[in-house]
Amino acid sequence: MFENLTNKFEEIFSSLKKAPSLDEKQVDEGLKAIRLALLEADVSLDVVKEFISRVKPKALGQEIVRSTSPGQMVVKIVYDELVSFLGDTNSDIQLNAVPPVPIMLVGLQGSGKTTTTAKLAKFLEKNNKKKVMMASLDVYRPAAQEQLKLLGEQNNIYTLPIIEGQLPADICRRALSAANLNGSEIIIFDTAGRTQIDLQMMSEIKQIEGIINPSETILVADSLTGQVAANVAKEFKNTVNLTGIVLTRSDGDGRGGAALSMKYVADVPIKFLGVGEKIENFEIFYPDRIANRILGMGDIVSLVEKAAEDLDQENLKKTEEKLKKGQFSLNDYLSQLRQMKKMGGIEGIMSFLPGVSKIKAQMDDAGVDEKIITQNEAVILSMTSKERENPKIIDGSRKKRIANGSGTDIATINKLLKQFKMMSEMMKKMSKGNMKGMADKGIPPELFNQLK
Ligand SMILES: Nc1nc2c(ncn2[C@@H]2O[C@H](COP(=O)(O)OP(=O)(O)OP(=O)(O)O)[C@@H](O)[C@H]2O)c(=O)[nH]1
Ligand SMILES: [Mg+2]
Repeated sequence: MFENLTNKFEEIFSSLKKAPSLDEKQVDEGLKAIRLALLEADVSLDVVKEFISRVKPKALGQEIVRSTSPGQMVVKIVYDELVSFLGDTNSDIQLNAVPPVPIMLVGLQGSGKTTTTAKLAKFLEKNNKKKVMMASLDVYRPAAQEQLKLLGEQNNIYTLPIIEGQLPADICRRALSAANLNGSEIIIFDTAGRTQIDLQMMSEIKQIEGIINPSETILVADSLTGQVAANVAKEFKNTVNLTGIVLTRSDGDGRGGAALSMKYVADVPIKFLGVGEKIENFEIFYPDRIANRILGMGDIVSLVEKAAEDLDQENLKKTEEKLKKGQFSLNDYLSQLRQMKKMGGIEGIMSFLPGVSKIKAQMDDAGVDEKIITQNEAVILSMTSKERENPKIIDGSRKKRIANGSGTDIATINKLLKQFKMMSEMMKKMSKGNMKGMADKGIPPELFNQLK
């Protein structure tokens, strides 16, 4: 499934990923290629439009431009949107009802309902350890009921005995009482194939729904029909309370348009994929895994983490540049404090740096903790931008104003200014290559004493 799309995406991303930076034109071209790839995959036009409109602003956002690996960030954005279009989380079969729990399968002729009835029965017996009964309500196609009976015999699943000439409504009632008698916990009803324009057949499933009150009504749809499958789901939804989709023949579908269109067009979750004719060719539908497959990626989690790391490093690099030029201001200090907070406070940030256990121990002893970060943040926010750029101008009356604004006192302001001065000095030393010495020996006492 999705082979074509995967190949296209691989092509598009391989050039994006390599680019050291991305401008608007490159992102635009990438998006155009993605748009085309989705349309060729038979994804509905509405879905394609919506998809691109969600990805575009994010892909052109500030974070991407500043990132050291913009291509990977774009991949991540596309991945997130794919997951969202595929349905976010996988949806279990709802079995939380008084047994026998009725499940009804509906769909167009030849979509794979009977095969799926047996697959689902086997799946629930094996994975949910439930006793399942199958019942065919297809009294129209010759030998349809026998087909299900045969599948039951071959796979050791109980099938409601056939009574020639009985109508669907009566078969339903007989199945319910038989399940009560033989202790079946789930009944899966296989229905006759019908089209949404066949009003008589559509009103029949409505009647069946009324009799059995299904816990799940699942549309079995052929993924080879692409976006049509999603439109069919939308139509069936108008008649019955559709709760999920099984996409069959996804083994032969190289495009994946049905899967990508379904959630947006019909707003029904895909629960399983049929991936072959055999009973075991049946898979739970996991949107995130499918998105991984589409993008031809391995471990997305590590990729995401890497991207986040890159962002922080970008920030650190900028600070370092400023330090070297002696331009470190209270604004930079503020952004450092915020970054520290984001990364889990001093504890967090220290654990990222190699060889700083000594400094960390000193900090712990001095009680430098999260509370101070928050307090310092409040103090800096109470300063004017001039004061932040040039702390030297902060005189007595300014200190008073800042203390009032941040709900602290003048002693706190003094302490912060001292810390800031010390920090700038310390960082200057570090950037001059004294990092190693400091990591081994700790912060020199003359500096450290000022910290307290
Ligand atoms: N390759 C493949 N074939 C499938 C899959 N699911 C069903 N089929 C095949 O599709 C054909 C039709 O399947 P059925 O289960 O009889 O379809 P149906 O919806 O019950 O058909 P009607 O009752 O006539 O409406 C059979 O040959 C199945 O083996 C699948 O996931 N992959
Ligand atoms: Mg059938």
